[in-house]
Amino acid sequence: MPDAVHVGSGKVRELYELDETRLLLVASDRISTFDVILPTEIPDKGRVLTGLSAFWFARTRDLVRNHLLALRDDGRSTECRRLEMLPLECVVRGYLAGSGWKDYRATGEVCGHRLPTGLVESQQLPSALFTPSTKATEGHDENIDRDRGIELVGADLYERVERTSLALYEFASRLARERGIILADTKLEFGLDDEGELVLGDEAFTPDSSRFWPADVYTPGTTPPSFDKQPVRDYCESLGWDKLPPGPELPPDVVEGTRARYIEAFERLTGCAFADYAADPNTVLS
Ligand code: PZK
Repeated sequence: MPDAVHVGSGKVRELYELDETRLLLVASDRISTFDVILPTEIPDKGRVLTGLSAFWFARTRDLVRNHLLALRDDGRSTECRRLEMLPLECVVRGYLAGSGWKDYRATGEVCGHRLPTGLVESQQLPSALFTPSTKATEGHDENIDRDRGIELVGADLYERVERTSLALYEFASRLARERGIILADTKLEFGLDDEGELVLGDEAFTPDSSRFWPADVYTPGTTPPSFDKQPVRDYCESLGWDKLPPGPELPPDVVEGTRARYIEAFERLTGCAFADYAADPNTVLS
């Protein structure tokens, strides 16, 4: 995209302006682990994530509008409607993992939601929780409670994004579970279109925006393996790397094993062969 105006960066994605109303979201093959981007790419990772996101946008259209306008032939870039993004990261947690587990162990609460005593790591929650955060300018997102969320977007919009986020999570986690994948938690981003309508933006229910666990080895009370990144994590742990940049290069067997897991997640969830997606990305929309 030599002449396109660059308007944003994610950790592994780039956003360009196409015109006043449309953006181009491009997913690279870069991978991060322990919050560090590694120097080695995972071939086809960007296409897998783009295809998965498009699949979920197509399947959830009746729950909420979304920003997807078109998938490009390369399979890694999508033309999107330009929105006024809300200053909220809409996190939904169905299981006790990551910072949610840490907070629960310390306080018995997760982001202002009091939970029953005696829950164990990675346990499914009695019901999914909406635990929004804000994009911190430096480093990590900052968890916020309901009152702060309402200050940021107003009570009416807050309740709309909460209800919509929970409905999307229930839909996607149920479908994923039927296909052997536990969707432990997820992060969604919404915006408003020029008519003030709520629209789902960014990526949706990809392994980069969600925790995917293999259902067949899931054991409450343990730390589940990551469906996609476990070979990378295990390799990095075996090196005794201090988890500070720069990250290590990955050997070919770790790259191949990780690529296979991304493709397996794609094929299980979408029911499409990845080769068919590569030949025509639009197969994932119908
Ligand atoms: C938008 N980001 C974050 C995400 C990046 C940057 N449809 C939209 N309309 C307006 N703004 C955005 C979107 C979307 N999606 C998203 N920043 C702006 C971001 C992914 C990759 F490079």
